[in-house]
Amino acid sequence: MVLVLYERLCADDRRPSPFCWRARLALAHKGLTPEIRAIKFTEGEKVAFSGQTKVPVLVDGQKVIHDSWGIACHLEDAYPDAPALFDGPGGRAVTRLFNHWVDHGLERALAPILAPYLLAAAHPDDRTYYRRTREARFGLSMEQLALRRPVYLEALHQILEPLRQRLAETPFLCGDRPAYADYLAFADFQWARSVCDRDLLGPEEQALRAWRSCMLNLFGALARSVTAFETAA
Ligand SMILES: N[C@@H](CCC(=O)N[C@@H](CS)C(=O)NCC(=O)O)C(=O)O
Repeated sequence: MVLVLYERLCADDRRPSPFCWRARLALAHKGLTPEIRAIKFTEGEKVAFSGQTKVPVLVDGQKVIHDSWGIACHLEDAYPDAPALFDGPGGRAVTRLFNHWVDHGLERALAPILAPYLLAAAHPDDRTYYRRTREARFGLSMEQLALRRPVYLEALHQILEPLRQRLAETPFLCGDRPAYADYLAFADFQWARSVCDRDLLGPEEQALRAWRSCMLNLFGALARSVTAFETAA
């Protein structure tokens, strides 16, 4: 059976996309090992067969699924005998809510911090595209974003509080074992360590750091095995 995951490629073979890490980890959770095809930002036409040009895109036999949430739901429904990502319909609904918080809270806090680092880590062919699209999105130049970094770091510190609270209760966000909500949040830390040579978590963030380290070790250290900065290990 064909199982192919299309994901983002950056310079030095870096794979920073948090959306693609969600899919990678969900596949690993189900015990599935896809063929990985990595594409540059300016190669969106390579996944146009999915009806859009973003990654991740999963090809599972005859099925083509885009969007990380669509991929997670497909895996949960198509592989019910493998470990659950959501733990039933109620779990799926609450995980979807958490997905929205990650998209609109955690990622929005991280994006202005990481954009200048990602520009440096982008494939040389993509740098003009990346700068143009992100500066239009933020309404600020990359240089202005970098100057405002202390403000963005303070906002990030505050937005992490629900994760701190939860990790004071259980080793993983989902309890004793990781599941999709853990992958949603961890994918953002993987995005950071893929491009950024400073650790966004201070030494006092012991619970978050311990959780991140456990997440890096999952599935034969899948997330640890890729090109990234060891400062955030
Ligand atoms: N809601 C989508 C978002 C996918 C997304 O934004 N992917 C990025 C990964 S780098 C992308 O392809 N961006 C294309 C671009 O910015 O040109 C998901 O959850 O998969």
